[in-house]
Amino acid sequence: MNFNERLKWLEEEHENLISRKNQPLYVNGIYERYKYPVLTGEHAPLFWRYDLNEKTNPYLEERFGIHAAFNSGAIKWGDKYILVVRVEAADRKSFFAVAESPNGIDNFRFWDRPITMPEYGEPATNIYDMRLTRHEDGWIYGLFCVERKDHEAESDLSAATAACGIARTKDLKTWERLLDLKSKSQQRNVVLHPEFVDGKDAFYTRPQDGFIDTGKGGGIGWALVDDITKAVIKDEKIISSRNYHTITEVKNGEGPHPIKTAKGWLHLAHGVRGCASGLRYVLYMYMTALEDPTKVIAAPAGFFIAPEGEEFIGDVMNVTFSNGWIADEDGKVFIYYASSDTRMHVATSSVDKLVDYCMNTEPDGLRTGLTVERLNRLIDKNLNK
Ligand code: M1P
Repeated sequence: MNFNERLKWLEEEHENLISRKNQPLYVNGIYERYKYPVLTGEHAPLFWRYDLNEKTNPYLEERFGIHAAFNSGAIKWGDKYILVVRVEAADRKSFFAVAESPNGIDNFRFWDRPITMPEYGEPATNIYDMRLTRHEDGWIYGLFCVERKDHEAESDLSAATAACGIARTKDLKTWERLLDLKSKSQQRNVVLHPEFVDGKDAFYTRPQDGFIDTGKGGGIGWALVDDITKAVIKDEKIISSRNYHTITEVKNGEGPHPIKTAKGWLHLAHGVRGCASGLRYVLYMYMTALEDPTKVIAAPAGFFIAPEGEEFIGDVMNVTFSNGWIADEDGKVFIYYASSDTRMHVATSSVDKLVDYCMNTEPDGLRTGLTVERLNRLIDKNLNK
């Protein structure tokens, strides 16, 4: 193929991928999964990846590798479904970029340029996993993990620190960077609640002893902050704890900010457990009271979404992770989740179905005997009708 033939072929393949119609797969009555991922590294525009000038790139070689597109924040923007995507380049660095779709399930297209996130303090080695919150104060906030080298452990090349970066915007293009969240521990998976609570900004936190290890950090925390422009965490209360022999044994973390419903706040989170093949990341749900977002009122047992089929495979195997969902005005919910730190998927449901799932799925009894009792209650109900 000469330059022009190859360019035409690349353009056609790219357009076919982006405009491919997605197909729902009806599964468990709670949500529909979809046949195709909604976004991959290959969705990145060709003009991000190739020098398109024949004189300077006669073989039309890729000049900038986009390796993956995953862990995306999500927000409705007019009538568009927007993802603020963690794009990972071939050099392992992540950055944020916006992709939009007219229907939320396919045809996601990246905006022309990635987000240029202003730095705060020591420039970050990596940034990732933005949670978007359209806050009642009028700003759209993006909270994300900021990774820097741990200078206290210079002899360990992989030693790093995790902190919560905070930025805000009105147009998703220009971002004002605020001070990183100050906390006694390292933090990842920090999320801003959309409403003031007792006149303060409310944060879901995930205290952790080290960069990877949550150690004494007991689970998903909650903290009120006086001033988001210089946010400091003083008191942290654990609201969704880790437990022995559950899906959250090793760690957990809040997903996107909870959805407000008539029955309470609907939460999506991830839980991590260890097994012979490494860490397994699954998604779970819980609900908290409207009048007290820290009071758990429903906690269905086990996972809500776990990797299936090709989702198992990727850069970090056996991972489902979500930091974005969109609830439409008609009650339809688009749950955006990534598989194996590689690509983005969507599952669709509704507020009513998700509330029903949370309220009518019994909690984990934490031992096998109680799991069998729970199963027998359902069997009795069905066989004695
Ligand atoms: O590799 C799986 C996930 O690991 C981290 O999540 P957590 O802090 O809960 O362990 C994050 O790096 C996340 O981006 C990644 O998907």
